[in-house]
Amino acid sequence: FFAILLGVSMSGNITNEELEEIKEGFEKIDLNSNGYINTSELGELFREIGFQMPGYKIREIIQSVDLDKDGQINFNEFITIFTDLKNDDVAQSFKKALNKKEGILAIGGTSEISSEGTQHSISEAERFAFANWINSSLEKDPDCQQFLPINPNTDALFKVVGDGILLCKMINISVPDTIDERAINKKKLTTFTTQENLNLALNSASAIGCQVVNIGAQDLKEGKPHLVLGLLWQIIRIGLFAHIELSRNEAIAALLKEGESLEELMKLSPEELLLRWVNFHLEKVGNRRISNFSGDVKDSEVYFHLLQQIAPTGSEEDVPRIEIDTSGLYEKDLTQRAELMLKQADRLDCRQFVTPADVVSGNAKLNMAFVATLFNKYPALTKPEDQEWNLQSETREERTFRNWMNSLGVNPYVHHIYGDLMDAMVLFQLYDKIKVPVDWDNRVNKPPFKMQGGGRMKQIENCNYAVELGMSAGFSLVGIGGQDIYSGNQTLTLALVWQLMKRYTLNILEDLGDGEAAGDDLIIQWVNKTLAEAGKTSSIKTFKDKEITSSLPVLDLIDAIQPGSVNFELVKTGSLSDEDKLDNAKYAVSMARKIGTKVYALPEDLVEPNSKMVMTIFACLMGRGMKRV
Ligand SMILES: *[C@@H]1O[C@H](CO)[C@@H](O)[C@H](O)[C@H]1NC(C)=O
Ligand SMILES: *[C@@H]1O[C@H](CO)[C@@H](O)[C@H](O)[C@H]1NC(C)=O
Ligand SMILES: *[C@@H]1O[C@H](CO)[C@@H](O)[C@H](O)[C@H]1NC(C)=O
Ligand SMILES: *[C@@H]1O[C@H](CO)[C@@H](O)[C@H](O)[C@H]1NC(C)=O
Ligand SMILES: CC(=O)N[C@H]1CO[C@H](CO)[C@@H](O)[C@@H]1O
Repeated sequence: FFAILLGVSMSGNITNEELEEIKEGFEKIDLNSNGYINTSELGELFREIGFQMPGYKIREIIQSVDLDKDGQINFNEFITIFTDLKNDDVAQSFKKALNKKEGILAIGGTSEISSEGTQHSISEAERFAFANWINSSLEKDPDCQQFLPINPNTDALFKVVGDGILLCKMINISVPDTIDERAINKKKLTTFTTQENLNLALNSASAIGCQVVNIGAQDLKEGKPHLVLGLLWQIIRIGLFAHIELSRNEAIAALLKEGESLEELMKLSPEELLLRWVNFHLEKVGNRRISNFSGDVKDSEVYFHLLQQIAPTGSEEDVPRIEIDTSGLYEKDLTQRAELMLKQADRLDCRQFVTPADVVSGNAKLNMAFVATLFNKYPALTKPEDQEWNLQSETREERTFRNWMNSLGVNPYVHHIYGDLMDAMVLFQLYDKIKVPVDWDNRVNKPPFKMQGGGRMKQIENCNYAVELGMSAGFSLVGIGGQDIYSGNQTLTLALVWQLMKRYTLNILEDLGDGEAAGDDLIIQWVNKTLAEAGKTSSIKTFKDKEITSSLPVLDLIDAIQPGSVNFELVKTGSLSDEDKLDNAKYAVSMARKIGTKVYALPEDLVEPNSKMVMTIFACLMGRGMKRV
C-alpha cells in the first residue's frame, strides 16, 4: 500500500487499481470510520510507520489539502495528497517513513525506477534543464570531460552523479572554495573511494545549507531520479541566489519602494526580490506587473519587456549594445512566441533552464531560475547615490549558523538570520531537533502574523517561550528576553543559536556513547588520547590552542581515525604564512567531510582559531572516531 502511495505521489497519475489501494489505505487510517481523517488519525499513521511529526506539521499537511476547510481530510482530499507533486514535503515525509520501515525499503526503492511513466513525470523538464546547466557550467573543467556533455534527453544525468566528482564540482561552483580539489578522488575509483567522494559531496552540500537528510550515498550511486533532481536543485538554487541579497549586492537598494526602509527590503527572500526586480523594470514600459513565475509569465510578454530593459545599451566600455528584437510579441502561438523570446535571451547568453514548453506551462521553479540567471548577468540596477547607509554583510558565523539550520530542513528556509527568527518558529523546530519538547499545541502561536498590533504580541510571546525552553534545557541565557530575539539583537540572538547548535553537536556524541554528558574536556581528552595512540606528535590544550591555526592537529586526527587518508605531502609544515595556514585548513575541512563528518565550520575558523567552531569540528570527528569501533 505504501509503495503504491509512494509511486503515485511521484507520478501524479492514478490507475483504478491504485485508487482501490488508496481507498483501503484511507479506511485503515480513518480509525473511527467516519469518512474523514483528522489530525490525530494522521498523527497515528506517521507514528505507526515510525516517523515523528510535530503536531503543527500534521496540521499543515491537513491544511494544505483541506480544500473545503473543515479541518479534516475526506477521501477526495486524501487523493490529492498523493497526486499533488508540488507538495514535496509530504512526499518526502512518506519517503522518509518508508525508508525507515524494514522490508518496505526494497519496494520503495524500486517503485521509483520501475515504471518508465514514473520517471518521466518526476520532471523531465528539470532533468533537461539541469543537464544543460551542468553542461555549460562544467564545460571547461578538465576532470569532467569524461562525462560531458550530458545528453539532456536521456537519463544520463542520473548516472553521472554516481561517482561524486560532478556533485563536488557543482557545489564548488555554487559556493566557491567549499571543496578542496585535493580531497577529491579522481583516478581509478573503487567502491571505497567512490563512497568517499559521495561523503564529501553530501557533507559539503549540508555545509552550504542543503537539506540532505533523506539522501544517502547509495541513492546517488544508484542515481535515484527524484533524489538526484532534488539535491541538484538545492545546489543550483544556492548558487543562483548567492548574490540576490542586499548585503552582497548594494545595487539592490534601487528596488526600495517609497517610504520603505532598508531593513524591510533586506527581509525579502531572493524570490521576492526577483519578482520586485522584474516589476521594477516593467514599470518603465507599462502597467503590467507579475506576482509569480508561473501564470504571470506564460505569454512571454513580460520577458520580452524585461530583456529589452536589461540588455546592454552600449554605454559601458567593452560591452557592445544589444538590441532586443521584440517582434515576437506579435506571434500568436504562445510556444513559438516563447521560442522567439528565448532566441533573444540567447543573444544575452542567458538561454538557461527553460524551454518554450516550460515558459508556456508556467513551470515556476525553472522560470525563476531563468529570471535569476538574467538578474545575475544583467541586473541593470544602479545603487542610489543620495543615500547614506552602512550595511553589514553577513559574518562567517551568521552564515554557518544559517547553513546549519537550513541543512536540518527548517521551514521556512532561513535567508536572514535575524529577520527570519523573529517569530521563533524556526527556533521551535530547532528545539525539536535537539529533543527539547515543544508544546506546539498550547504554547506556540502559528503564522501568519499580522504586521501590526496583535501579530507583534504573538511573535513576542513565541520568542518568550523560545527563551523559556532554552532555560529549561539548561542554556545560559542571562539577560536575554523574548523581545531581544524579536527585535533581532545580534549578540543575543547569536548566543541562543550557538547554544542550540552546540547542543545539537553534543547530542550526536551522546547518542553514540552511553549517555555520558559530553563536554569540552571530554572531547579534548579524547582528541589527545586518539592522537597519542596513533603515534602523532600533535595535541591540543583548548579549542583556542595556537597549534590549531596550522590545522595539523585536525589532519593528524583525521589520519588517526582513518589511517592513511591524509596525504601529508600536501600538508605544509614548519613556520607557516597565513596563506599556508589557510591552505592546510581547506584541506583539513574537506578531508573531515570526506571521511564522513558533517562539518559546518569553515577553513577560516581553524586559522583564527574560532573556539566555538573548532569545538564543533573536533566533536564531529570524535563522533566519527567513536563509530569506528
Ligand atoms: C573550488 O573553487 C575554488 C575557487 O573558485 C577553486 O580554486 C578550486 O580549485 C575549486 N575546487 C574544485 C574541487 O572545483
Ligand atoms: C499568478 O498570479 C496571477 C495574478 O497576478 C494569478 O491570476 C495566478 O493565479 C497566479 N498563478 C499561480 C499559479 O499562482
Ligand atoms: C543587544 O543586547 C545587548 C545586551 O542587552 C545590549 O548591550 C546591546 O546594546 C543590544 N544591541 C542592540 C542593537 O540593541
Ligand atoms: C592534552 O595534551 C596536552 C599536551 O600533552 C596537555 O597539555 C593537555 O593537558 C592535554 N589535555 C587534556 C584534557 O588531556
Ligand atoms: C548535448 C548538449 O546539450 N551539449 C551542450 C552542452 O553544453 C555546451 C555548452 O553550453 C553546448 O555547446 C552543447 O551543445
